Amino acid sequence: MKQEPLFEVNFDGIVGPTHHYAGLSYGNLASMTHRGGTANPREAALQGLMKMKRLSDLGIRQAVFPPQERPDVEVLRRLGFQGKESELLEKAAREAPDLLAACASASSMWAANAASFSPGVDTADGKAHFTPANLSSELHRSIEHNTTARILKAIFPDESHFVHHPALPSVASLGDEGAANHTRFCDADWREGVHLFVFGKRASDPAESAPRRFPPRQTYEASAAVARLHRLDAGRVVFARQNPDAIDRGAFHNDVVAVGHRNVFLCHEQAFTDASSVFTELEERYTRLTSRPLILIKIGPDQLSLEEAVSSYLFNSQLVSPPGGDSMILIAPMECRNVPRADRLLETLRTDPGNPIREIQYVDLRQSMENGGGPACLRLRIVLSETEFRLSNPAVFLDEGLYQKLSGWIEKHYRDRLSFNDLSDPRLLQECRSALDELSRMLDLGSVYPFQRNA
Ligand code: SUG
Repeated sequence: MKQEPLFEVNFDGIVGPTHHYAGLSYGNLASMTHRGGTANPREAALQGLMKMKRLSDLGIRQAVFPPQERPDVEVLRRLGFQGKESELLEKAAREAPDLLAACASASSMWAANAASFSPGVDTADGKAHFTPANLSSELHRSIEHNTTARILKAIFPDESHFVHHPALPSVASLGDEGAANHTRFCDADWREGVHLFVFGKRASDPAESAPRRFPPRQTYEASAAVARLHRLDAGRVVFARQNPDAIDRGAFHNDVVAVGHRNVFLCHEQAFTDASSVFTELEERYTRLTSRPLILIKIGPDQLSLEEAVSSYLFNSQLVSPPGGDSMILIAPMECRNVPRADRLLETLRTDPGNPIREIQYVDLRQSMENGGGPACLRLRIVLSETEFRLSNPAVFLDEGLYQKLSGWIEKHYRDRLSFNDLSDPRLLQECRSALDELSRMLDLGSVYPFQRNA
């Protein structure tokens, strides 16, 4: 029987209208450094959209993932703030500014953390599986998964092809950060995937050497649960533990020190504890499954230190394969240009015939980068067959028309300055709701937002 062709779609989070800098993520150096700064949500959203357009112009399939309703008034009520929305916001700003900032965060833009995904070609039941990440390590992120789950169902509604699991229970021992810690390797036809799940700690083994400075976010127990839920055969799964030292130097997610795409793995040598066994296991499984070698590009500290990896965000680049050939383009944050050894390393990679990377393109994502979110953080990768594609909501796939509409929508609804003092402004909440109401109609999502469901 002829197999259906498969392809990958990048779903990018649209930056929400409340994008601001509140230093909410301990262990994420960019977020900590920019705490209290003035953000430009309009520029942030346009920068993200430009990146999507760039990829789409290269012939890479691109889709959008909508932002969330913020400030999240329901969570503020659960935290004891009462009364009319305007009073409640004002009271939260006065009494618990950090809680208000958390409830107003636009962090759902980093779609790599929205969920884990496994394509039907890898799963025991032949269906595509989604598990929204509980993101339980940070309050501002832990409040994303309910809406994320509704959005995923609105995009992939067909139950005979798509399985939607609820997020894992929200406890520290099951901290799950989604696809930022999960990479699938496969051949150019997107079949036969090997899954790498990366975790920061084993909840069952608290004595294991832990990072000293910053907390690990993902547990082995969470990664194992996702692999089980997605019905992935043990022969195609590899688990690896983040190097505690890398976490201490600001690699809060694995995608800050490694990027994989198809048969290529570009990875810092110090990304994992016991890295050489991780690499061997990965290579063995990949070759057993595909009968081909994995192209492993290990970057040592003599080429780029962990500090330089974090400050340049080089490994948070996207590797993409434009149609019609085997060569790859690396979509890098422009910040790489400011770190001389990162710039040189990219040039070395581009000219090395031992790997398929033939071009480097730089993108300006400064607004997101200042909160620790580079090109790869903004996207969730979904592999679909033509049938699954036809069964998905067509309105979220980016074409010239949607690009134009989204540009106009951002210009119409977004502010160009936002700082902490604006978060309690009831007009900001109303602006966010009217923007999302219009967007959910544009993207044919139905009522995914609390304000639409409670109306
Ligand atoms: O979870 N930053 C996000 C950045 C997520 C990056 N994603 C990946 N690496 N895939 C985080 O730390 C900062 C928000 C603030 O400080 O206002 C924030 O949540």
